Parts: sequence; structure tokens; C-alpha cells
Amino acid sequence: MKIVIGNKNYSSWSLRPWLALKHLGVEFEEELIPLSQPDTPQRNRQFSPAGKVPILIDGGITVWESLAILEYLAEKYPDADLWPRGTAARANARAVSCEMLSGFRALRGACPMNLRRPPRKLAIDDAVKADVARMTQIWRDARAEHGHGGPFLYGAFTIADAMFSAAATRFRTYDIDMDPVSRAYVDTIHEFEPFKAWHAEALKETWIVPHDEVDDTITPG
Ligand SMILES: N[C@@H](CCC(=O)N[C@@H](CS)C(=O)NCC(=O)O)C(=O)O
Repeated sequence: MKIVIGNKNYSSWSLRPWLALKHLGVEFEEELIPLSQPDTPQRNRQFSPAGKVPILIDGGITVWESLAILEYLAEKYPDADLWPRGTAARANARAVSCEMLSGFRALRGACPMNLRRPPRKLAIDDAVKADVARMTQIWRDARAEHGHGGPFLYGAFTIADAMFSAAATRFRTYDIDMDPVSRAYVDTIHEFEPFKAWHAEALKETWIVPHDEVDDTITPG
């Protein structure tokens, strides 16, 4: 299998299926196509007509869209429980993963994933605050209702954690206020070995994507 990804520092959508691949412990190749270069869409379109990363190639099968890739992996490796086992937990995990895929646009726009940015507080507007409130409610509810078997949303690592992983980094990078349950969850993502491996590689990158470099710092308090 091969996964085509963007820069590890900025490509939040690439992070998601890459984490699942590492978690599965399967062998895979990766090809990194830097984001926001003049030839980026053209290079991405060599692999997928959608022209965006991530893209998974498994023999003759090409899958794009992060959640579709994760679904493909769940189907290919059914014993890995990439979705939680219980029907209620699985339904909930699917619903919140779809929310992540299609929503939280204010938070994603104002606080791009940028793993190299030293953590500093950012002034956030009401739309971002509303996204933060909804996201942390999802995390608290999942942890309370389904998270008894481990530190992830549904206990063990699942696709829902892959989907929220990039968001968790934003909470640290922009020093966003959160409740203790959400803070513990953000820490869990940062301590997850596959995430640490991605993060270490991100820190070595030197490409700059200017529109993802947000530096509107405010004085805390
Ligand atoms: N909904 C897509 C979003 C994919 C996406 O927007 N990827 C970005 C990188 S994170 C991209 O390829 N951008 C193309 C570019 O920068 O030219 C998914 O979930 O995979």
C-alpha cells in the first residue's frame, strides 16, 4: 500500500489515515507532495482526479478523502476494530467523525494545523468559540459514555480519534481554553506513538505555507 500525503507540518487531512496505518502496524510506502506549490494540484492529480491529499493506493484500488480511506482500512483489517465494537458506540463514532469531516470550519480556518508553531495564545472569535464548545462536548460525551476501556474517545484508538487528531493539535498550538477531560484527551493524542512519529518528522520540514502561519498573539489574561 502507498499513501500520498502533504507536508506533515500542515496537512491535517493527511495525518488522519497515516495515524491509522501506523497504528495498524502494516507496511506502507508514503509519497509526500508539498502543499501550496504551483505544481501541487497537478502532482496530486497524477494519483487522484480530486487533486487533493491524502490518497491511498492499494494495488489497483485508489481511495481519496480521509474518511473514505479510514473506512477502507476498517474493512480491510476487520480485526483491528478501527470502529468501536458496540453498536451504540460505533454509531456515535461514525456521527462525530462525519461532523469533523464536514464541520468546524471556523476553528479550522482560524487555527490551521501548524505543528512547528510554538504554542501561543490566539484571540478567537465567537464562531471559533462555538466550534470549540461543540468539539469539547463531543469529546466529553464520548469519554463519559464509551471511553471506559482506555484513554481514547471510545477507549481504544479508533477512526474517530484519527479524525479529531489534527483538531487536538490546534488546541495546544493556539492555547485554546478547555475543560480537564478535553485537556486529558488532547494529551492522549500527543502521547500516541504514531502521532509522535508524525510530529517528529513535521518538525524537520522547512516548507512554509504563508496562509497557515497565524501569528495574532494576545497577552493572556
Ligand atoms: N475532504 C478532504 C480534504 C482534503 C484536502 O483538503 N487536502 C488538502 C491538504 S490537507 C489538499 O490536498 N490541498 C491541496 C493543495 O494544497 O493544493 C479529505 O478529507 O481528505
